[in-house]
Amino acid sequence: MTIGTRAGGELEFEPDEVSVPAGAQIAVTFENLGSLPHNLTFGAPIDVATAPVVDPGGSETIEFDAPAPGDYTFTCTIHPGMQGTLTVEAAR
Ligand SMILES: [Cu+2]
Repeated sequence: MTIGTRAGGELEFEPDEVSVPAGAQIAVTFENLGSLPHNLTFGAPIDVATAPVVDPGGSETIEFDAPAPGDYTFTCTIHPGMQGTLTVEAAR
């Protein structure tokens, strides 16, 4: 899965809502398409993040196992309010 940022100076992830199945091994490639440095950080219980600063034009892949079903926020720690939601869907 790829999560980028909006081009330009806007402080938004694109997409800012993604979903994955429970139990999946997740690889997220973060692509900074904007003109400012950003990062992609998952707090507990995922606790996985890119480098604190991913420069414009840079990308980085992070991997983790999907946690229990629910919604998990990811953020850019450089820009308060820049966030998105990872939804882990229950198996059917
Ligand atoms: Cu940012």
